[in-house]
Amino acid sequence: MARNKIALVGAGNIGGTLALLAGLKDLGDVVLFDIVDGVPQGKALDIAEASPVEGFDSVLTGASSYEAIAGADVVIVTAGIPRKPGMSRDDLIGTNAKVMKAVGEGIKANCPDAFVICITNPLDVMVGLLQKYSGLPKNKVVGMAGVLDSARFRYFLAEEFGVSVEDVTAFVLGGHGDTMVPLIRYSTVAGIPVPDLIKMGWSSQEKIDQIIQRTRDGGAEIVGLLKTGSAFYAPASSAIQMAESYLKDKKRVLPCAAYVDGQYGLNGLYVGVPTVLGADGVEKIVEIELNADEKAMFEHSVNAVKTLNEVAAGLPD
Ligand code: TXD
Repeated sequence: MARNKIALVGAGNIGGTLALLAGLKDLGDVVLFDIVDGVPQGKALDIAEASPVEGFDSVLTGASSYEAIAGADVVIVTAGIPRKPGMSRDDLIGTNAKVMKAVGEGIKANCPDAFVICITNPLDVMVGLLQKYSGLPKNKVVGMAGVLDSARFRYFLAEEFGVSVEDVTAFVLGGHGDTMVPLIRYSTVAGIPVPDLIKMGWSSQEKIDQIIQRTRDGGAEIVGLLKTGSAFYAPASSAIQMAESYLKDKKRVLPCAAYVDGQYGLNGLYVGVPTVLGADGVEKIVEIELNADEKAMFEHSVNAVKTLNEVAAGLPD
């Protein structure tokens, strides 16, 4: 049986880390693609040279032409530019929207049966454009943000409670970052919801509120420390978990930017919701009942996504 093929469009910080993780986890052969010639080839060779030490047999190649992604089973897209000082969000949308057009067309022509994970920001808008330009079924195109946001939330909660990160689960909804909606009544330590842990004296509401804010600002905290770029290790781990659930048909329940049509009273947009990811891509959207506070936070988040979608819709094609 042939190995799976994973195409990484964008060979920057996240792309390179994705390639290394795909190798370490034996997920399949990897093609790194970038418009900057030499970088994808150099990173692929560097990681291939680690393979004898690490003991994986994936074939890693780098390319600057879209034919190289032909027949990919999974495509993870990080291509684009990150925000620089002095740039407006509209500038970022304009540039990255053009990138999504090129990437979407490249996917359509070369690997229309792939499962596509978008990482490029602003995530909820870019994933919608990628689906539009690739023409792939909506269940086969998703965005990565919720796994990262909930991983950050889990990490901070584990630190606060003094327990293993493995025993902390977190449930998040909504757009990426600032407007993320953490559902603390569905976030647990070994099944015990956070509000109960507060009652048990393990933490206080104030402390949990601070953790929620730190999670929402998680990306900015890393940018502030790195100064020259944004987070890449945890984003790459998060996307690999999604790819693995698809390739191995694990049916993990993971929060993704998925196309919502009917659920949560929404029609026809990409936004962060819990999903079941398996061999059919997004196999189910998990719809839970929200209380009034949660509903208000979710609406705020959805409105932020809609506003950016309108900006994107007004761009020249
Ligand atoms: O949670 C999330 N979704 C995110 C998103 C978390 C962290 C970072 N997030 C976003 O991912 C970030 O704002 C960026 O939009 C992407 C990629 O982040 P990365 O840190 O990997 O950025 P780099 O290092 O600048 O890499 C981007 C690469 C770079 O090598 C460019 O040459 C390439 O993209 N690029 C392209 N490749 C192919 N095709 C085109 N058109 C193209 N344009 C740029």
